[in-house]
Amino acid sequence: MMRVTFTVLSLVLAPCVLADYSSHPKAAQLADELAATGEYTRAEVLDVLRKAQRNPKLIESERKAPERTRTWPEYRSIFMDGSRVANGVRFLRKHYPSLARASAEYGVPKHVIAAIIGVETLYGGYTGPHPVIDSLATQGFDHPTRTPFFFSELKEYFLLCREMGFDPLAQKGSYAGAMGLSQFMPSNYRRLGLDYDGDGRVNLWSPSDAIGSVANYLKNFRGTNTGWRAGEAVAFPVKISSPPEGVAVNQKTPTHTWAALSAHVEELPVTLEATQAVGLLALQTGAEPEYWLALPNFYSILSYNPRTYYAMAVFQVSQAIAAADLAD
Ligand SMILES: [Ca+2]
Repeated sequence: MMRVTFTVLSLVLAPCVLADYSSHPKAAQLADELAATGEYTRAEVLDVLRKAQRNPKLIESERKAPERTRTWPEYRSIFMDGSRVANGVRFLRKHYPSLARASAEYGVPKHVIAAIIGVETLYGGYTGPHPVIDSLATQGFDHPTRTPFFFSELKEYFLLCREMGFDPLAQKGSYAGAMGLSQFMPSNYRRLGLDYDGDGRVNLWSPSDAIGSVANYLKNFRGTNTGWRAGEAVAFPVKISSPPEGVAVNQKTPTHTWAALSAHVEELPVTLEATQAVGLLALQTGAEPEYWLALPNFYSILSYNPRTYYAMAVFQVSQAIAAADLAD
């Protein structure tokens, strides 16, 4: 009995306790690349990797993220609950000065910034329990399809830790290695993170820093000309029987002009120029898809997480927060 239990336990624990990433074939490459920056010695990098834990469950979580597996009503119900909206109003009021400043500087509405932070981390209530080094080493070395992305983020993480004075073994985040209230990956933390509370450090676990950083991301992730457009709408529900010939749905950028779609859409509550860039969304409901016309600001939200359902959830949470704030 003892023997069986021990064997089973060994199998369960083996992936975590036996890994030593310093001996992984790609460890030498990472150590060389970081040594070339002058920020680390090879020995320092290998020492951190020796203490990193391989955790295949993180890869499983990444591959089973709800936006990959749910219908739109199922996905929507995860985020559009009363407490997320009510807590969004509370967040809006508590952090009003930072939100107002970010909105003025980047043109992104306060309730959109709040909704992103609400969807990402329940307004800071859940920023992720996984050591970032484990998430990024496991996926940077062993992810079946996305090692280049995660390997690059692992390298960025080492550089971020040097810049911020973080211990690489101490930071925690999501299964993907995203950190703070805004859940930035290391490269975005370095490139788009802002010190908004004035303490001289970019700390994305600080609500003010996260607020400024989210607005900066939505405006500047794809460059200032393609980021958030102040004063413009995000998306409208539309009635059409099926996508017009040649119109692809759920693209990552607004690939059509309004002229290509206008004849097929009834009762749009705004007037658009014929050359206006738009996209068509089709959300799976189980029966007929739900169609939406998306404007460039929808794609700014999509730059945060390239899943149509994610961006639509953020948008609808933002609208619900704004409505509840006005009504209260
Ligand atoms: Ca700060």
